[in-house]
Amino acid sequence: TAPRTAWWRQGRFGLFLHFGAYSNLEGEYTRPDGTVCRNAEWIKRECRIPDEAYERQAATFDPSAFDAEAIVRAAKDAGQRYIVITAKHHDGYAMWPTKQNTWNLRDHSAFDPHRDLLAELKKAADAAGLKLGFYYSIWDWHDPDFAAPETFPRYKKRMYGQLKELIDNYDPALLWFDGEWDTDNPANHWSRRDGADLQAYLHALNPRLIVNNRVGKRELVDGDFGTPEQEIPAEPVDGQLWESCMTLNDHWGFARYDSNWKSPATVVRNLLEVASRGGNYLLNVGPDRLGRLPQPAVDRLRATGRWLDAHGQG
Ligand code: FUL
Repeated sequence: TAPRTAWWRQGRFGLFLHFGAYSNLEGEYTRPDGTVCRNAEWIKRECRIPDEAYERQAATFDPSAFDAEAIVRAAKDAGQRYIVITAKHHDGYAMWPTKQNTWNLRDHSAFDPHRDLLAELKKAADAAGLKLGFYYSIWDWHDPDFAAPETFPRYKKRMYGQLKELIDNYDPALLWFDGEWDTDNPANHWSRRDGADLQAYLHALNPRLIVNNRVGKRELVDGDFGTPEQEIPAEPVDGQLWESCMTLNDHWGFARYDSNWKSPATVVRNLLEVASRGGNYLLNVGPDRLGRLPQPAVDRLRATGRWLDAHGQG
């Protein structure tokens, strides 16, 4: 059989989607005093939004215009062969109906309770022959058990439960961890051992799963591939597989004030540079609060695909 990572290596070019409860704010939080604070997926923390206010806004989140087929088409048009979507970012909000808590799109939103975005995306990706992966943040700003060392094991148990749900219900080809680093929060004591245990657990559930290096401490032995962010490494990294993730504008999550889109020429140049050094290119777009890909992003993905087709790289 082909090596586990074969499809991924051949994939080269993927679509990253940052989509969560933060998307509902579209990058702007108006404080009670009327001043506006801007950020994207980090808005809860960077703008110091009180838990209650953040939960209140999340309750109005209604991504009714999320169109999995349109997203898959946009990725295909661009020449991308896989999609990675945030199942849970640092704010802890789950984009699927998890049974581990109610802080999720089914139980805490204004979204149609009969819809399941991850299931829709999985179905559309399968139909188009694209692979689907999930981003999952180990760091969690919402779960009360995350912060204290005594309660961390309880958090970990729920996290394992969520990951099992994702694997059992959506059969992802890849898991993209994040938030394993040492933060200013001393309770984020995710250890190498935790990383190794988690990886073993995941591979017991699905031996073919591809996992990025942020499952552990970003050492060469961690995961299957390195994850340089917003940069293209000058040298191939010691024989380890790698993937450059990059924003198409200046933010991962949707920010209504950000129109600093990379040109199609820049995207193509980055892709070729990454590919020439043996890496993958994971290009990010943040859907808006209704779940739509911004039109400037769709236009750029299409132009990138046209260039690749014209040059026989599609
Ligand atoms: C970072 C995160 O903190 C960002 O929000 C984003 O998800 C990026 C891909 O990884 O570490």
